[in-house]
Amino acid sequence: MLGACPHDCPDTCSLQTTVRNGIAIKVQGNPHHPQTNGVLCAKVSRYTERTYHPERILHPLKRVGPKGSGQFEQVSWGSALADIAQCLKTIAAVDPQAILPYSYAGTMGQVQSESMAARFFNKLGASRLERTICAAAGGEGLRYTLGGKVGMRVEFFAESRLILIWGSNSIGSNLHFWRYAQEAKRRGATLVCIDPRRSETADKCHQHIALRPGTDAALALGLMHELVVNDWLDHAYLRDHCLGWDALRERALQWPPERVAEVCGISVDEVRNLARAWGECGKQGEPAAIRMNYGLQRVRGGGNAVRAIACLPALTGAWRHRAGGVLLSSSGSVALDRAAIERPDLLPAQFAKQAPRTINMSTIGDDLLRPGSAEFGPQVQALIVYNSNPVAVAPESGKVVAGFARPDLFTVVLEHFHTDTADYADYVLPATTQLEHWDVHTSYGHTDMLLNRPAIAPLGEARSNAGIFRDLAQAMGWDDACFQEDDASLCRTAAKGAVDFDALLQHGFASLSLPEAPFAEGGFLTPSGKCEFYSERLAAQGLDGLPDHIPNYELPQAGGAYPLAMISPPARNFLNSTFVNVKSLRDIEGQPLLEISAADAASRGITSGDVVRIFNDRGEYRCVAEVSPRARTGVVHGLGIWWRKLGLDGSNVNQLTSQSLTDLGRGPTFYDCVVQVEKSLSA
Ligand SMILES: Nc1nc2c(c(=O)[nH]1)N[C@H]1C(S)=C(S)[C@@H](COP(=O)(O)OP(=O)(O)OC[C@H]3O[C@@H](n4cnc5c(=O)[nH]c(N)nc54)[C@H](O)[C@@H]3O)O[C@H]1N2
Ligand SMILES: Nc1nc2c(c(=O)[nH]1)N[C@H]1C(S)=C(S)[C@@H](COP(=O)(O)OP(=O)(O)OC[C@H]3O[C@@H](n4cnc5c(=O)[nH]c(N)nc54)[C@H](O)[C@@H]3O)O[C@H]1N2
Ligand code: SF4
Ligand SMILES: [Mo]
Repeated sequence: MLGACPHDCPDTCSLQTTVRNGIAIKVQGNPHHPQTNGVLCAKVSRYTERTYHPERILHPLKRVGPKGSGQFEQVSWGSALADIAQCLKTIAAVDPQAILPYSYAGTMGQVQSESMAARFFNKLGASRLERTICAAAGGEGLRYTLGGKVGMRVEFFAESRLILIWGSNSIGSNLHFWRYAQEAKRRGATLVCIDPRRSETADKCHQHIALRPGTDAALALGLMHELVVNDWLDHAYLRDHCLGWDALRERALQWPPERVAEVCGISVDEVRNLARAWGECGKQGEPAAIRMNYGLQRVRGGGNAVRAIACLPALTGAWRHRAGGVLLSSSGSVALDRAAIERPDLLPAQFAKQAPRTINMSTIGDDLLRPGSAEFGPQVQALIVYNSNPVAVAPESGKVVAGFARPDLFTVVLEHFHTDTADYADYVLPATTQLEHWDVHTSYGHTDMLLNRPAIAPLGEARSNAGIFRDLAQAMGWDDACFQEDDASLCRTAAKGAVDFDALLQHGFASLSLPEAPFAEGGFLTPSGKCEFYSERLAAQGLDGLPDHIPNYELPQAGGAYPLAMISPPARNFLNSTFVNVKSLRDIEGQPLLEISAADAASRGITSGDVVRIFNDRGEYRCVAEVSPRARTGVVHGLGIWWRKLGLDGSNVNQLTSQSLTDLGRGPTFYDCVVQVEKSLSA
C-alpha cells in the first residue's frame, strides 16, 4: 500500500507498506517516487516498531491520579466524548476563548492536522493558536524578501557548482536533499557548511565555517560587502528584478570582513574566500545555490538572518539558473483552499467583527499561568492537544509544566503514546498512526503532493484525529453537514485545485506544475514583484526596511555567570520528541548528551561520560557530557529533544531555553540561550 511519511521533515517520502494478514510487516521507500528514490531514513524504516509498540495507547483513558503521574483508567469512547463535550459546553457558555487547541506537526497531513479540528474550533469560537514554534521567523523573512515560502526545486541542486548548506544538518534532517548535494559533489561542485556545530554534514563538506550562533546576518552582509567592492554583481538582474539595491549596498558597505570576522568569531579569510567563491560563480555564469534550514532562525534576529541570506542569490543573478538560488521551504508552492478545509465561516456570530483572540504556542508556559485580564482575555481553562508534545518541546519547560499541572485546567490529549504531555491530561484519546488513516500531504522540501492510504485497520479503539473531532462535534450536538465529511472525502477537499486526485490514487504522488527556475525573469511574489531588499511593508510597521544583524538576546560573557552559548539541535535518530520511546532508535542515541569542546571541558574538569549540570536563571538540567570536536569553544550543544521522563533527572534541554521571541514572526529563540556547565555531584 502506498502512503506518505507524516513527519515534520522536508523530505515527505513516499512510503510503501507491505501487509500480511492485516499486519504491516515492512515500511519501505517507494522506488517510483523520484524524491524518495526507494530510501527512507533509519527512523521511519522502524515504523512498524513504532506502530505495534507495546506502549501504544489503544483505548480512551481518564485520569485517576494527580496530574503528571500518568495514572489513568480505561473508559468507553461514549463516556469520554460525552464528558469532554459537557466540559467544553460549560466553559464555552461563558467564553469559548477560554478553550485553546494546541497542535503542531506530529503529522503534517492536511486532513489529520487542521481540517476537521479547525472546523471544530471554528464552530466553537475557541482561541486561535499562533503556530510559530518551528518556522515563523524564517517564513516571515522569506515572505518579506521573496514573497513566500518558495524557492529552488530541490532536484536541481544536483547541477549546482557551489552549494552553501546554511544552518542545516542535512544528513540528519534532510537526507534526500543530501543525495542531490552528493551528486553535485561527484560532478565537481564545492560544498560549504555554515553551522556553529561541526555536524555530520559539516564533516562531509569541503569546508565548514563554524560561526557563533545568531551571527548569520553579519556573515551574509559581509559577503555582500565583498561582492560590492569586487564588483561581483549582476547589474542587470539588480536593476530589473530587485528593490532597494542602493540602500542595501550602503548597508553592506558597513560590514567589511574584519567586522564580520569579529562578530561571527571566524577568520577574515573565511569571509573573503566564501564571497569570492559565490562571486566567481556569478561572473562565470555558473549556478550557485543555498540550502538554508530552520536551524539559523531560532535566535532573536532569525527573521533578519533569513532575509539577508535570501538576498544573496539576487546580487549575482544566481536565480537565472534552475540550479541557482535558495531553498528554505517550498511549502508556499501550492495554495490549498484553506477556507474549504477549515471553514472559518462556522465561527459564532459574536466573532463576526473580530476573530477570537490568538495565543502564541511558543509562550504557552507564560500563557497557561496568566490570569484572565482585559488585555489577555479569559484565562485558559481547557486545552486540547493533538500532534504535539508541548511539555517536552516548548521553551522554558519549568513554566510549561507548572501550567499543565494547574488542577483547574481541563486537558485533553490525542496521542499514540504516554508522552510527557499526555501524563498531564484529564483524558487521553487514542489516535491512529499513518498506517491506519487517510491523508494528503504537501511538502516543504520538494514540490510533489502525496496521498496516504490506510495500510491496516486502526489498532485497538484508535480513531483518526479527524474522526475524533467529527465524533466530538456530534457529542456537542452540532449537525452541520461539514461534520459528516469522512477522511477520504477530506483528502479530496484538501487536494482540490492543486493536483489531479486520480493521479494521487494511482501513483501515490503527483507533481505540482511549476517553472524550473522560479525567478529567472524576476516575478517574485512580493507586492512589487521584485526581490525586496528593502521592504516597505516592514518599514510601515516601524521596523528596519533592510536586513541587518540583530545580536542575540543572550550573549555569553567570559568570566560572567553564564559564559557558554547553548544550542539544542535535533538528534539524528529522533524527530523532535517523536521516536524517543522507540528502543532501537533510543539505543543508537544512548543518553541525552551535551557536546562540549575540549577547552571548555578541561577548564571545568569534565571528561566524556561525566554527568554534568547545565544551568541558567530559568533552571537546571543534567545529562552526559561528550567532549567533542563538534563543539567550538564557547558553544555547547544539548542534543534534542528527549522525553523528560526518559532523561537523567526528569527534565530536558528546554528547561533552560527562553520564551523570548524572534524579530519577525514571533517565533521561539531556542538557540539564543546562555548557560553554565559544571560536573554534577549527583546524577
Ligand atoms: N533526524 C531529524 N530530522 C528532522 C528533525 C529532527 O528532529 N530529527 N526535525 C525536523 C524539523 S521540525 C525541522 S524544522 C527540520 C529542520 O530542522 P533544523 O533544526 O533546521 O534541523 P537541522 O538541519 O538538523 O539543524 C539545524 C542546524 O543548524 C545549526 N545551527 C544552530 N544555530 C545556528 C545558527 O545560529 N546559525 C547557523 N548557521 N546554524 C545554526 C545546528 O547546529 C544544526 O546543525 O528538520 C526536520 N528533520
Ligand atoms: N530545544 C529545542 N526545542 C525545540 C526544537 C529544537 O531544535 N530545540 N525544535 C522545535 C521545532 S523545529 C519543532 S517543529 C517543535 C516540534 O514539536 P512537536 O510538533 O510537538 O513535535 P514532536 O515532539 O515530534 O511531537 C509530535 C507528537 O505528535 C504525535 N502524533 C503524531 N502523529 C499523530 C496523529 O496522527 N495524531 C495525534 N493525535 N498525534 C500524533 C506524536 O506521537 C508526538 O508525540 O519542537 C521545537 N522544540
Ligand atoms: S522522516 Fe523524512 S527522511 Fe525519514 S522517511 Fe520521513 S520524510 Fe523521509
Ligand atoms: Mo520544526
